[in-house]
Amino acid sequence: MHTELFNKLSAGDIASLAKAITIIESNKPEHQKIAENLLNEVSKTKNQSIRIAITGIPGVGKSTFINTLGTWLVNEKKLKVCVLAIDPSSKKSKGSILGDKTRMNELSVLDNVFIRPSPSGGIAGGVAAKTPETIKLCEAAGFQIILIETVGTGQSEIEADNIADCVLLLLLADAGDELQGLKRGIMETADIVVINKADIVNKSLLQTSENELKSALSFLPAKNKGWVTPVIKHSINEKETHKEIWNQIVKFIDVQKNTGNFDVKRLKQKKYRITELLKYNFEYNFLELPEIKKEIEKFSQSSKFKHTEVLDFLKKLIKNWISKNDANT
Ligand SMILES: Nc1nc2c(ncn2[C@@H]2O[C@H](COP(=O)(O)OP(=O)(O)OP(=O)(O)O)[C@@H](O)[C@H]2O)c(=O)[nH]1
Ligand SMILES: [Mg+2]
Repeated sequence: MHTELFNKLSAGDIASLAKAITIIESNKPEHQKIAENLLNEVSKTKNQSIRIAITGIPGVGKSTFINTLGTWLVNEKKLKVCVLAIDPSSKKSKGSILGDKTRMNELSVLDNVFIRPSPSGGIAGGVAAKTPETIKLCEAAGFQIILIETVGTGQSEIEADNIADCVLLLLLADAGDELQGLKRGIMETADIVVINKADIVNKSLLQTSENELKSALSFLPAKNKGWVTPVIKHSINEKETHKEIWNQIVKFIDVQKNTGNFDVKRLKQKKYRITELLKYNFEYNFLELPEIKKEIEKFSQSSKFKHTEVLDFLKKLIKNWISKNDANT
């Protein structure tokens, strides 16, 4: 089953790609083996893409921006573009997920485009959110640009930085720092800052906002070697501004590659993902084993609950489990 699916998606078949993502997102036991085999196959392929996260508060214009930039990338740059939505904090309502799709009307009808909204009902974050694996499947299907829409709520920027090569933060000139979470350090994770909907504020407010943002950025420790986070004004009514942003993205990726930071970041992301998977497996596989649950029950009854005892108990638990499993093999 997984070989046929893998062959079809590698050939660029969109229906197979969608099916493969559904399988890896599924918690059904019958899907889990197929998902593992599929991801093993995918990990052998060498497909590279540029992963760009677009973040910002609800309604800032992320989907609209993705629609404009994506359409231009497909039509003018002849690139295959994939759009994914992540929502680690499950802040997004069903209505706004539908809103995302309707804001991408122009893009969604093009060939060489794949749009995948967040799983409905929200996702719990961590491993339940299979975005890194979904990205791998999209790359295997030949997508060169992965645009990831994520609601900016504080936590998700950090999530975005753990997934993307470039984080684009969309802000509004007149929304206030508190609302946009600037005080909580959202700007620290941005590689490019965009003042969006530049058409709805007057020129002087726009200029003040740009100056303030530049000044705020200058006080932050540099996130990337050799890169000063630019602040760019953008509006859907000014047709050319997305091109300027694209040029900055390309420039940023070049700098990242030249300084070696690109590979360092990908490696860091891999380590982060492995750690997440380890935590997940420890919690939901190891700690849920009937024999382990029994040991925890026993320990809870006998222990005086000294915190130092817990680590010793854990060491013993793992050691005993290994020797029991070694004896069984
Ligand atoms: N005036 C103006 N309106 C814009 C611009 N970009 C987006 N909008 C409008 O802003 C509203 C929200 O846009 P979306 O693209 O759905 O915003 P979003 O950030 O994806 O929202 P969520 O997915 O709910 O977080 C829509 O009504 C858009 O038409 C712009 O550059 N100028
Ligand atoms: Mg949206």
